[in-house]
Amino acid sequence: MNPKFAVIVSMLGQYKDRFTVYGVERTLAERFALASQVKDLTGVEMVYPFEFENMEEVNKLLIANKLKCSAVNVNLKADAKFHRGSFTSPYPEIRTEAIHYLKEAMNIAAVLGCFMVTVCPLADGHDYPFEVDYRQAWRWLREGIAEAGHYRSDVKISLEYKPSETRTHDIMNSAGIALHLCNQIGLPNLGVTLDIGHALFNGETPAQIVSLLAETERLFLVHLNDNYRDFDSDMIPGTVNLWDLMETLLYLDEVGYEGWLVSDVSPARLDPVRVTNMTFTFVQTTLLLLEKIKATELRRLIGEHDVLNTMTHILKSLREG
Ligand SMILES: [Mn+2]
Repeated sequence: MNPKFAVIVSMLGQYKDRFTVYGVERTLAERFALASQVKDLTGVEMVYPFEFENMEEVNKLLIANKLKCSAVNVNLKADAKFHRGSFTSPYPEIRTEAIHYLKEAMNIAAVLGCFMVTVCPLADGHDYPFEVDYRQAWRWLREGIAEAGHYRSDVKISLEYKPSETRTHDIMNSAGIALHLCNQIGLPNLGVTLDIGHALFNGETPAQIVSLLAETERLFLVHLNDNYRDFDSDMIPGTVNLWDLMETLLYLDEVGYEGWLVSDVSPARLDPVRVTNMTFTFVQTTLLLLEKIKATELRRLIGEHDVLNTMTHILKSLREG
């Protein structure tokens, strides 16, 4: 596997949680300057609308830093108008605006040549029982995504699911539901962003999700991060769940994934460049470990259905090389 690495460039700026603000505010140019210091980085995922206010500057920064835009990440949660939902807002004008955001982001993705948008509709869902008409909300979500999908077939829309946040329950809360949405609409330019941390936090096995999505050609994008399966902590991948990362990379290779591996890691208290370097070092080292384990032999053993033999092979290979 020859990984293509990108970073969500907003992660190189300031970060706020419920308690404090980490890091300093940085202009887009300053965030690009940090990105250019990351080893093996060739792409940046950029957030619409905030990072596209000046397209001329965006183009200049991409060229000057020899970076490609890997995908346009549509933000439908930060602006106060989306607090009660974007595609599923009770207000028709807000639903229209959410679809408009998605279409505009698709146009930008085409201009920049990545032909991919990723969208995580985190304001869509519910907090309380009896708050939302779930049937209506699902129809609105489906209609909104379908309208954008039909708008231009040359741009892929990758749907990023997440179990919760900003809502206590997000509407697109699992790989299965995201895939169901793609299949219900039935357009080939609809797919799914596997955020490994969201999958772990949701009790899923990321390698299984890779297989499931790839089987129907819906695996469009992968976000790298890690957590303790209890919160979306956006930690360096492999630091907590190294075996999951290893199995995920094995299956990404197996299905022939050629898309971006995107650092969606929050540096929080740590240095953003060092954290992003460590993110890719973890992936590269895990790929080397897989080589040590001899992936072909590992796959053969998986096919033999004796997990104790498989474990023996893995441990022996790691001990002896
Ligand atoms: Mn993500």
